[in-house]
Amino acid sequence: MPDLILHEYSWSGNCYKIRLTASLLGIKLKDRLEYDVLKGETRTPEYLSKVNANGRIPVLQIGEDTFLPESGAACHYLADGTNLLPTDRLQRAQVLQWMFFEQYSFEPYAGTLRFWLAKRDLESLSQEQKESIPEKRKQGDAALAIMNEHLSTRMFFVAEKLTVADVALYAYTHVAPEGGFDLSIFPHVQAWCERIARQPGYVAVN
Ligand SMILES: N[C@@H](CCC(=O)N[C@@H](CS)C(=O)NCC(=O)O)C(=O)O
Repeated sequence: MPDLILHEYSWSGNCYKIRLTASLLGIKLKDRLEYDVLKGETRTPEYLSKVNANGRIPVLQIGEDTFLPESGAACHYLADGTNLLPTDRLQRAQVLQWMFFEQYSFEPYAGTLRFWLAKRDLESLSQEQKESIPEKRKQGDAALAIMNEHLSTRMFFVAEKLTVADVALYAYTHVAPEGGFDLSIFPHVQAWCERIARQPGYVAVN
């Protein structure tokens, strides 16, 4: 594997997903470069032209010149060919199913509320942002209910074993209480979080 450098804001769950995937697989990152998103450090002309034209972290740098944005893509790159990504065609598609679910139906709600409530001062939010909090909470709870139901008969999301889909979903789920979510009403999700934290190679977000 070429040298890997993670361009990140280490508090972010999207960045943590990549560190957790690497750690579970025993893959060493050569370096981690920190950017303060609150100061716009991923929006500089240099960052936009060299690292990610979309102005966001995380980005996994592979070797000298290859920059791979999007946490799911980076996790998939690391997991390919390992026991975190099944070889069965349907199971691989199901891994993607849950990773896309995470990005579209969960992270925009749980991740955004965590950022607003734990990193920013409530008073610094715009009126529109403040008014959107109840709806974001409703959508986040709806996603957690779907996850809870799925996990009521399973140990992991796909194929009855730990996959990169679990890693992707875990990142923002286990810290959802920082965004005001009550995980005690989703006991299967809580049990799954505890299961993940017991995996060999597990690293905490901080
Ligand atoms: N879909 C992207 C989301 C990346 C993202 O939203 N990154 C946020 C931090 S979690 C960011 O860079 N925000 C800074 C900005 O937009 O300026 C992924 O999964 O990597």
